[in-house]
Amino acid sequence: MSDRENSSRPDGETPDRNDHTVSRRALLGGAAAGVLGAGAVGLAGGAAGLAGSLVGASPASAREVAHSTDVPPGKLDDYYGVWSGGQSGELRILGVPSMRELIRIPVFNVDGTIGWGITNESKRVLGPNAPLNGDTHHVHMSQTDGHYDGRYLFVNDKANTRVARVRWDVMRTDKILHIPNAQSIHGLRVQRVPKTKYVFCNGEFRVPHPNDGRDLNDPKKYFTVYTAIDAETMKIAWQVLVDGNLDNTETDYTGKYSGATCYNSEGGVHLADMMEAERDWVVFFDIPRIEAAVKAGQYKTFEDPDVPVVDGRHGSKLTLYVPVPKNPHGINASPDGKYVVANGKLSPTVTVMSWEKVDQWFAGKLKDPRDVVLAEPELGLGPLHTTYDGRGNAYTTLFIDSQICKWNLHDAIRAGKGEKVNYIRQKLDVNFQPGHNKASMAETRDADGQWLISLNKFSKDRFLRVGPLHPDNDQLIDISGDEMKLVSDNPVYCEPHDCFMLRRDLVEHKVKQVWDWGDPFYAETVAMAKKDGIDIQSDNKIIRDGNKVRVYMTSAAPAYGLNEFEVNKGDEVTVVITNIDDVEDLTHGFCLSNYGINMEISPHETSSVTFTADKAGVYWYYCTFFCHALHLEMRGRMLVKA
Ligand code: K7E
Ligand code: CUA
Ligand code: CA
Repeated sequence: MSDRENSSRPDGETPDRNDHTVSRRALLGGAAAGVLGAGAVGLAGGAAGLAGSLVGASPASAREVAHSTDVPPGKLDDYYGVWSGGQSGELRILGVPSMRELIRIPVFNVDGTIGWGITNESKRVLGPNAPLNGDTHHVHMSQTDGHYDGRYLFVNDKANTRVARVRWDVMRTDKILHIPNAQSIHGLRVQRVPKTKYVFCNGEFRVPHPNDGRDLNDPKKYFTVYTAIDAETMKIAWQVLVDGNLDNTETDYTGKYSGATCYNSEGGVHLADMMEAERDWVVFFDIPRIEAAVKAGQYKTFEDPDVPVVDGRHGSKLTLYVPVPKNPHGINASPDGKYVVANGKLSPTVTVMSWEKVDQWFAGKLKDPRDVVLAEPELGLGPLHTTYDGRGNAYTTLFIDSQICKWNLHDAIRAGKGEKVNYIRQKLDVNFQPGHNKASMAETRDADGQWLISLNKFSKDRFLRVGPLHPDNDQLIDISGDEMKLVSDNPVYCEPHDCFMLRRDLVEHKVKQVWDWGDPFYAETVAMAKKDGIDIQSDNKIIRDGNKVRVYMTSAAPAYGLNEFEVNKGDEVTVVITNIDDVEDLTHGFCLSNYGINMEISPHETSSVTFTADKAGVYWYYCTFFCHALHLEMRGRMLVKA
């Protein structure tokens, strides 16, 4: 029996995650035992996930299940890890605690494996003349009532002032938005409550607006804005003009407030200028008031006439500026919804603030902005980011000290009131120079205090030499007990800035293993086919339309629907391929030799690419994903007449 015959399901249904009768794993295993084995793995993994969430109250046995980093062959990880990719412009999905990289999601980058930046479908998302690089720092999942909801990921592009949305179900980027009135989008966060209506993002660099050559060297006229993006439409809802600049941002657990750090309150354009002040600030935003101001027409527009910009500079009722020391960087809300911590960077302190007091300040009950500050514990040198275990402890990266400082929030607040109490619990050396850190589930109400990742910028001598550019070192730390324990070193390609870990049992069922026919991601291509009278699931046809040629074909291992097609030199050719294999994991590729084209077509996906046949001759196209014993023979010819 051929793979192709094997792959057809009698009922013609799309296979799903729980139906292993047609899974490739089972096919390759070739026996019922394989099917059972796969099912058992799923169950065991689920149990481990459960045990993980109960560790606080459970005996050592549960603890061992959750805290073995050993994930044997065939077993699954308890957590998804979602990593930004830094200068690679992508996202990466890992399994935690094994730290195995599972997939990469191209976002702002060109990716030859799936043809991101090459296919028509990806170009529609990227937009015309899209830059070919990105710098992803902050990735967050949409939430509903403070819990991860498995709908979308959102990520910034610091390099080219963009924000992208990625669908969790297919792990594919589906929207990219350029942000006007700003340069360099850095901090990004989602509204948590009642659900992610807005995605907030920070314009980091101050420039003139419009930035068209005017006011070049007049920094007093530079400014930046805070942006709220509608998470569903991916259109900008509003912006807030602020004083200073914007670094990182954070949201509360009521949906009413967000805040951002500013390290350049000085408005400086040189390093020394930006370090002048002993205190910069955190700026808080009153979201309902801003919405009301926009509704009442109290706004201006700058580069984009459709984007309302309200004035949130000092004196505005829409914002609160809280002075904090010095060039603050990360800003992190505690999962109990009560506190928010700004990390001092050039100060050895972090500033603990109360969301409730922020609310009181906006209600006019507090006079001094500093009244929202509860404590300013001293932790060590170069505090950058803080995360939480859900048991009242905070973990702050100390960049200069190369340590994670574990400290207790309530004790720090007591110390802030003048009590003599030691709030520091432990300092753990990390290797080396940590930026972000993140505890499992820490950015939701479900913080579970199991694992901590320290994203270290330098690996120095921890790995084999690979030339002058070293990998980063993302260290996994067990925080389930009283003491932090370093568990593993994990080299990563530069430079993930941030990551988060979420329990597999919450979101794995939302991930599709096979595309839905007609998925919105490629719906426009299907609509084009329909206009041409093509049924993408069965037709193999060439449509000529002047010097435009559209080549429609199916792919089913080990053959394309067309063995050859003929065009004239100079034709604009669009090749549209639909993978009609029903088997999970049976992906095909389409690579056109010497034309710089490759794309991936997964089961029930339609991918297309458009190019000019500018070279006469015979050009073989071939499948790039090993799909069948006769995979090498899965090829055909494009004949280009001179
Ligand atoms: Cu600290 Cu871009 Cu979040 Cu880097 S940022 S570390
Ligand atoms: Cu299809 Cu290889
Ligand atoms: Ca400063």
